[in-house]
Amino acid sequence: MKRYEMVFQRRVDNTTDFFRDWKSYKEGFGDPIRNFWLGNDNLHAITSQKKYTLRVDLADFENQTSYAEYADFAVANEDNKYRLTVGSYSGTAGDSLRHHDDSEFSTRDRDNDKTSTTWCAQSYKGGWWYNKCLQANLNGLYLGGANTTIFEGINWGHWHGTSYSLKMVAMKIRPQ
Ligand SMILES: [Ca+2]
Repeated sequence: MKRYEMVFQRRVDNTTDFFRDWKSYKEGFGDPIRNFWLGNDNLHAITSQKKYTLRVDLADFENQTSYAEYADFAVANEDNKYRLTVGSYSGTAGDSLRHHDDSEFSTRDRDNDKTSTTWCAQSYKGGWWYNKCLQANLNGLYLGGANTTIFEGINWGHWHGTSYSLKMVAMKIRPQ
């Protein structure tokens, strides 16, 4: 039986700006069949109903693919700054989201990360669960492959490192 799966984030090209403010990430933005973020209020509403597994699908410009799955994915409410929870990892991409577990969401206009010396969202050009600061940046800039930045692109540190912006990524959930 095919199990229900819902995509809540996708990046396929550079036509949608992801370097947005708190309100945009709260409400969601983009085009549901191309590049979009479903919205943090929606993510909280869904993941507070039952247990979900997160699946992250990644592709590079040589058309290689990899994935990461996390049990017990949840996003807290706005009062708790949409704090991320991820449980046990499996997959082929490496465990780059572990660093972000228990971190709050930050944007270009809200600094909720865990370092007082850096505004991670401004430095790394996205809205994300920055810690001090990151090993993954799936809402970063669409820089189209190898680039000269450190983690400003769509990066997954354990797969292609800090200076390679991935071709396609998608974040999905399914009930456990
Ligand atoms: Ca900070």
